[in-house]
Amino acid sequence: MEKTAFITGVTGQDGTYLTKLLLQKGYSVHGLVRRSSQKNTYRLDEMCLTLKKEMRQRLILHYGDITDAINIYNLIESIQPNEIYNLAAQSHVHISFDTPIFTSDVNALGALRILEAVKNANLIDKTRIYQASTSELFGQVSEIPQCESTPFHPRSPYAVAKLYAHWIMKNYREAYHLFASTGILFNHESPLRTENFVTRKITLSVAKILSGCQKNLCLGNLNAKRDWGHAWDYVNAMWKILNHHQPDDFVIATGQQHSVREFVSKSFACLGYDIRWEGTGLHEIGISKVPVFREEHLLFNDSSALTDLPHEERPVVLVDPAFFRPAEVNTLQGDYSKAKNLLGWHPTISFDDLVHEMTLHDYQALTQNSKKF
Ligand code: NAP
Ligand code: G4F
Repeated sequence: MEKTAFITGVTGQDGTYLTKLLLQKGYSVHGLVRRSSQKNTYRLDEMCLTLKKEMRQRLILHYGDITDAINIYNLIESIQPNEIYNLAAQSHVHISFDTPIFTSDVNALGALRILEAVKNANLIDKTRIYQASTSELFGQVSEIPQCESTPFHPRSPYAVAKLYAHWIMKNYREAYHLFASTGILFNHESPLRTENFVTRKITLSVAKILSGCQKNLCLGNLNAKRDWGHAWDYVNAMWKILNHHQPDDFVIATGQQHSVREFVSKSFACLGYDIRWEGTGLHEIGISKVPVFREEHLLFNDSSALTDLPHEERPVVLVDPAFFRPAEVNTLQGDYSKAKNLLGWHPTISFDDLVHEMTLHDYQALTQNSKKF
């Protein structure tokens, strides 16, 4: 029988990939979309263009907001979903320091609103819930790598709110026998990543610098290390977690970590450019021999002609203290053994392939667009 899923955060990076996965698996997918003054479904719209009409017809969008308990109850009660994926969040760690109360309302109480709706709509025996937990829970890490039993030490309003959501899921599992699972997902990226997360900021900036649209890239902590995977692999893990025979908590990661500095070097290297790092701290710079553009190159940008342009060596990466956080998570590296053993999950897309895909996507989008004018 066809299953029905309800996704909050359907317009985000993960929501879009998860929608595609569930439609491919034959689900009817209901998604929660916030009202906004500008279109916020562009990722979903583009993804849907790649699907057959029959699949697109199984996607139904509803206006709503995770902060509106009545709206959430009414939707869940009428949809009667087999599976709920609670992905809605104010997901930017740095911005959570500026908006701690809003972030807590969405990220912490949002999860509780879902649980209460399922309980009060008498759906405990029917509906399984997936909660988007995060490696940010480990924060100031007490062991390397981090696994399900590693103690939590959140370092931001975002992570503290996510810790509440994580524990309220476990609490409702124990108290009401709700099928409520969590995925403690490490950073995962893709060409659909929002532009103010560091990976996408880097790949977009590299593309712009190498097509003459931007002078340099300003970043914060270049030493931060993350365990970066691909979002497509990670939404597959979400589905496996919810289709396991019992509710549980799983770390989803690649087991490898890289610094922000390495990500920058790798992204430039994807387009054939080396970076030389000089200086330390706020005075560190990344230098490269990059093309010098004149107006005619900008108008008729041709990626294949990059090497024919005159080149100059100059700083292309700078450090800007505005991008440092009040409290930083310096290092994250996950141990996904439990997911591998119990779910048969493992990452399939390497770090190199991830950086390559994101960089080429942004470079090609930019150079193809500029050719049109
Ligand atoms: P994202 O791209 O920022 O998407 C967040 C989604 O939440 C968007 O659809 C957003 O809607 C929606 N949203 C925000 N506030 C809402 C509200 N008040 N009511 C309803 N919807 C709301 O995030 P993502 O990278 O896909 O991540 C998905 C989830 O996994 C998030 O909960 C995130 O915290 C968590 N997570 C992500 C990672 C990662 O590395 N990506 C790792 C661990 C955990 P708009 O489009 O209207 O803004
Ligand atoms: O890309 P980021 O903003 O991701 P962050 O903070 O690790 O959070 C992401 O992953 C979490 C999972 O661990 C999710 F829960 C969360 O929702 C989100 O998806 O920053 C990564 C690192 C940080 O250490 C940051 O300080 O990059 C460093 N960084 C250096 N310069 C920068 C910048 N981050 C951003 N966003 N912008 C910079 O210019």
